[in-house]
Amino acid sequence: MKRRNFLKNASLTGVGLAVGTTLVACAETTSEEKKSVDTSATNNNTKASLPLVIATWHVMDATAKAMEVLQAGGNALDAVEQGCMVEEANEKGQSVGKGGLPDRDGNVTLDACIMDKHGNCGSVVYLQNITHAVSVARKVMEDTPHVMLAGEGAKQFAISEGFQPEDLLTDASKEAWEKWKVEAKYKPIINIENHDTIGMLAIDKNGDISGACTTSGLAYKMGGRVGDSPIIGSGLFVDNEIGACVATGLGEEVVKTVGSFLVVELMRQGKSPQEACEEAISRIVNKPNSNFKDFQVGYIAVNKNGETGSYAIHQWFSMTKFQDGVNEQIQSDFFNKA
Ligand code: SD4
Repeated sequence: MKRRNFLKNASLTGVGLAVGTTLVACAETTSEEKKSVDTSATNNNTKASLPLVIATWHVMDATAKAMEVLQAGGNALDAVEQGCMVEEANEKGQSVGKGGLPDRDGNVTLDACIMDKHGNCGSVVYLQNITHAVSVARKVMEDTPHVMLAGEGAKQFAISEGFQPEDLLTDASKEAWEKWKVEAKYKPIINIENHDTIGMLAIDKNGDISGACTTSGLAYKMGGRVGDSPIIGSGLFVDNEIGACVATGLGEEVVKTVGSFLVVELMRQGKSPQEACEEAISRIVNKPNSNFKDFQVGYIAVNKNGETGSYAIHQWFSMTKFQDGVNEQIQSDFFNKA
C-alpha cells in the first residue's frame, strides 16, 4: 500500500473523513444572464456567470492563475490552490509564504488551510521552511486521516510528501525585522501594503465552490502564535450548497466570532454575501469595549448563485475579482467612516 493510502486509511478511517455529498450544480448561465452580472462589491444579482474567482486584497496575478485553471476546465479546488501558490512564491509579498515577515524571534511561520466542495478540509499551522503551505494543507486533507497538522509534524509530513525545505526569511524581511527589534513594540498593522493574507474563493463551471487561505500571520507575533487563517470556520468556511467566506486581518478577533462560518450561516438564513459580511463585522465592532479602531478585519464572500460581497472595519481593504474576462480590484465598503 502506498504510504499516503496507508496514512489515509489509518486509525481514523471512516471517522472524520468528510462524506461526499451530491450537489446540484448550477447550470452554465446563458449569455443573457451573463449580461446581467454586476461586478460591484455589493452586487445583488440573481445568478452570475461562471466560473468566477475572488480573493482578498490586490492579487491580480493570483486570481489570473486561478482563472487560467478554471478556463482550462480545472475544478475550483485546483484553482484556489494554484492561485494562492502564486502569492506564496512571491517574495515581495511580506505576509504570505516565502518572504513573509517573521515572528519576534525571526522565525517565518506559516498558517494555511483549504476546503473543498464536499466539506473536506486540511490545514497546517506554525509550518516552517516550506513555501507552499496551502499545498501541504491540501495534502493533509487528501492523504491523511486528519484535518490539521502543526509545527514540526507538519514540516516532516511535507518533506515526506516531496516538499523541499528552504529558508523563508528573505533579506528584505530580515532587515524589516531587525528594524522592528530596535523598539520591539508589538502593534497589529492595519492594511499591510494593501496586501496581506491571501484568501481565495472560486466557483467552477459546474457551480462547485472551494476556498483556501494562506499567510505568514501577523508580523512580529509571539513565537507559537497561530491566527485565524488555518482555522476552519474562522479564516475560511465553504458550504457548497450555500457559499463560502474567507477572512483577513487580526485573526484573534475573527476567531472570537468564528467569522467565516458566521458569514456562511448568515447567507444560509437568506442574507446576501454583502449583508452577511457586514453583519459579521458588526459582531466585532459592537462588542462592549471593542477597540476596533486599532485593528483591521475584512471578509469576502460568495454565495451559490455567484453573488459576491466584501466588507471591512477600515478603509482600503479590497477584493480582487475575476469574472467574464475582467480581472479587477474592487475597493471594499467599510464600517469606520468616522
Ligand atoms: C492572522 N489573519 O494571522 C491573519 C493575518 C492577517 O493582517 O490577515 N493579517 O491573524
